[in-house]
Amino acid sequence: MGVVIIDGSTVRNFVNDESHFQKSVDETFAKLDLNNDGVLSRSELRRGFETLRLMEAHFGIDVVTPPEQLSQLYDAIFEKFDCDKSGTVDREEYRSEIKKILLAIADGLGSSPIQMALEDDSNSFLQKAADLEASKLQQPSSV
Ligand SMILES: [Ca+2]
Repeated sequence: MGVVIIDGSTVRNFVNDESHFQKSVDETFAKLDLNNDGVLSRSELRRGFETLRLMEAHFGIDVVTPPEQLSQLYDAIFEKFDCDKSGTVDREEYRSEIKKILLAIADGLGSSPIQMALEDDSNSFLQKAADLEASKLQQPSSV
């Protein structure tokens, strides 16, 4: 468990750092694509959401949510990701939807920093965002 302090700009900078963001998203996509067919199925995406911790951050879901309600929610999320209704989520769909979600989180956070307890998990986008900011802060800024 690590505690990170993030605000809207932390998340926004991460999303706007094109190459870094794409690399991070592609990494998680590859991990979620369990059968390596290049697309995410309904169950692969659900598993992903459970490990990416986006639910807690964005949807405010907690552990007491009844399973059937949770399933409906995951279905709704899948429909959102599957823009072309092909029944699977491809890399482009995944990337653009993650981007929207993270920007929505950024808007929600605004400019007041909050402390978030994240499990030490390289899959977490918010962790990645915090890491990126930390790595930038460590670089001495030249005048
Ligand atoms: Ca797959």
